[in-house]
Amino acid sequence: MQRVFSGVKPSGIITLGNYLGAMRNFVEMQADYECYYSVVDLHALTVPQDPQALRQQALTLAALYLAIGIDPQQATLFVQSHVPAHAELGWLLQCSSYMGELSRMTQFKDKAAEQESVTAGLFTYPTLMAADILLYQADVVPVGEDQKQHLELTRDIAIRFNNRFGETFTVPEPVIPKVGARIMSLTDPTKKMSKSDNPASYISLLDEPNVIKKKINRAVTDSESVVRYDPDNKPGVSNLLVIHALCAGETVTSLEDRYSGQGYGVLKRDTIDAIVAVLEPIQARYRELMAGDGEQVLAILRQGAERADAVAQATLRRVQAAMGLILP
Ligand code: ATP
Ligand code: LTN
Repeated sequence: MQRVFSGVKPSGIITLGNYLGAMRNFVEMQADYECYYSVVDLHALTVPQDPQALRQQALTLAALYLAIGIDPQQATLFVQSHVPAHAELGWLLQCSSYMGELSRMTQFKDKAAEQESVTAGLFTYPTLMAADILLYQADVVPVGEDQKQHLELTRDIAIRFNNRFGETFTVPEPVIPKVGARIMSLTDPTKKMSKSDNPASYISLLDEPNVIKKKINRAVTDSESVVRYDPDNKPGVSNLLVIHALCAGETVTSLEDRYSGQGYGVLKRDTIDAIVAVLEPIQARYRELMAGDGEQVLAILRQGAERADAVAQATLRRVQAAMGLILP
């Protein structure tokens, strides 16, 4: 069976962008692939986090993975920091990648521009992401469009390593959805929706129906009042059409037909209903899972870490030997 790896940062509560762009695919792939899904907490540390909030967000993220339908019998769900091989291979790959290639990463440039001071971890972050993927010899990696460049770097690192030290890593392929790979911010539809942005800019998976209603009603559109999919000239309306289509299981074209000649009010009303219909059952499962301090979630994570550790250790040993380290 081919292997899948993907990760989500516990840097806030996951958004509709994370779900529609990546995590829905995680659920779909679990029956056909051997899947490893991670709460990548070490990645969240690249920008300042409040320790108490980070702990809570990591547990919430794990519960949401389960609430959207990740089945721990089928997929391995774990916390990145519970498997030490991630940090270890991350170091080894830092020593196999170059300042030049890391300097070209657009996510680094964007995030660095937002920070007062930039950590070394934010800069070397893509090597840790490469370690995440390569440890499991993943064939495919489901991600949103913003991670394409990091996946290309991961492939370059793997190919270079294999050429220099002998066949060690599987070279992974990204899986990026045709529609929904870049859900945009509700307050600035030229930027991607992001969980570490201002709450008005995103729908969180735990937003209550009245909050969803408020946020969508305030979502930035344009003054034309024509419902048409045109991401360059009408990014706000196009974003609502994509969100609505994905939540309702319809195509953007069929929605364009239905809403042509109607104002944005009707489109927004129905978009709200479509989002609420998707999120309500997820939220109900989330509440069940978190009853009793989330002990059942922690038990699943402990089991997941054990399974992940065995696979990760085997790869790490091969890498250490290939690079000339004496094995203990
Ligand atoms: P942060 O705001 O802290 O940078 P994020 O939500 O942008 O977080 P992750 O949690 O690391 O980023 O993303 C998890 C997955 O969700 C990745 O595969 C990423 O490509 C995808 N993703 C993130 N934002 C969007 C979006 N707006 N549209 C589609 N996919 C997205
Ligand atoms: N870099 C990603 C999160 C991430 C990831 C991974 C995604 C860390 N490790 C491994 C896929 C595979 C992000 O910022 N969205």
